[in-house]
Amino acid sequence: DGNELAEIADYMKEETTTKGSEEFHGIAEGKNVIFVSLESLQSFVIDNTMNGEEVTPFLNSLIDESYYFENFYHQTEQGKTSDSEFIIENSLYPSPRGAVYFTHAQNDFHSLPEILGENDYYTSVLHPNNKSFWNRDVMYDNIGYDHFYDDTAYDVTDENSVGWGLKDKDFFEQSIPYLEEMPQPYYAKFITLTNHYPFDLDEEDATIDQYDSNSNTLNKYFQTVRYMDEAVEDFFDYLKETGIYDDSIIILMGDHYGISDFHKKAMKMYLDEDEYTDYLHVQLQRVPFIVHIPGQEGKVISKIAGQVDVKPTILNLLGIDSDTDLSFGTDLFDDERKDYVALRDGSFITDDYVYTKDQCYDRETGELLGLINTATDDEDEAAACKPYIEKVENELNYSDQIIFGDLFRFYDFDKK
Ligand code: GP9
Ligand code: MN
Repeated sequence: DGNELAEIADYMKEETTTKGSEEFHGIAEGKNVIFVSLESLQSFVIDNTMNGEEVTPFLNSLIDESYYFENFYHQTEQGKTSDSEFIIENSLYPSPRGAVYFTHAQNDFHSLPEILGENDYYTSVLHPNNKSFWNRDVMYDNIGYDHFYDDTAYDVTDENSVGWGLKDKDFFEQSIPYLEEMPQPYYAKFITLTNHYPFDLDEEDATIDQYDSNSNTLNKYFQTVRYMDEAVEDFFDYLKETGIYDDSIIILMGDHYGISDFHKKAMKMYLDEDEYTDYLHVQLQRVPFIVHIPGQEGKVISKIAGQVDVKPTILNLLGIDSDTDLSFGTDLFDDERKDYVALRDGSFITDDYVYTKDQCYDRETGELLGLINTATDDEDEAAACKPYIEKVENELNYSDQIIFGDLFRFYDFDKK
């Protein structure tokens, strides 16, 4: 029954679902939304160099004229790209195991494409892979996308493919005609592919050197990141040439990490760190989140943020009330925001602290303040993290209950 839902819905209404910033409410009303999910892009390459060369020159320049959230964390688990999609579409947490896209694709959700559809948006996904990968065709249909431009919508040949499929530059180029014919206003989600493990690239597409470390993976990563950066630059050129740019806002986000903990030694070397601590691991879960609104200068925003915040942020920018929704995230342009970001494994980040694996760290300095659940002298210091531990567990648990129990089928989102 819906009894568990009543408690959870009350919690979400009280604690995590907000009205959003008044200043930003509706500033992109009626505009197209072009959302670009950037495969495996982590924040550590942004504004950084490798062998003296900028890794992401285009994104760096784009950030100068965008809102850039430098402390934005991915919250994905085993469902990888599909988890990141699930989180931004629903402002719920992904499953602790497996992928919601597979395990609960038939649930009742109150997803972004459905809400946008009700507000006269045409919604689609563009991604040149088999439609059933991650069970996307089933999930997309359920949550209300009007169309999925899958691999069959693209001319994919040996020449224009590498690694997982169509190269990003060809992907964007071939997508432009689709954008031109789309009914406006539209929400179009692009998912890139080339910067995916094992980061293969044709020699002629490599414009910077490989890194030199014991990790072949990290060494190649810089080249595919740079390739993706160039592909996004081309995409912006197309958008400007066709005039689409002027009627759109463009949002770019890294989906999840690309370099796992297997590459500690090489990462330590690249980042010039003495030790690869659990603190560093958490900080490396930051992915870029960029909101580009043509004509606005933007700025770098340092407050902590996460993928659950994307849905309410988009709704508020478009002038769609987000307080009739049930979300675990809050509008990123609102000053009245939740003061923590929960990762799926129970780790979390607050303004002051980073908590992971029973350790409470100072967020700014990375200093280990103390251990939880251990009778040590520094327990008092670590106590600062304590109140959040239960909060975060509770919230993740609520999200799981919604998904595992398909609880939204009992909720009337239309009631005023
Ligand atoms: C596949 C692409 C990559 O279509 O989105 O998925 P991932 O392995 O990153 O979850
Ligand atoms: Mn991915």
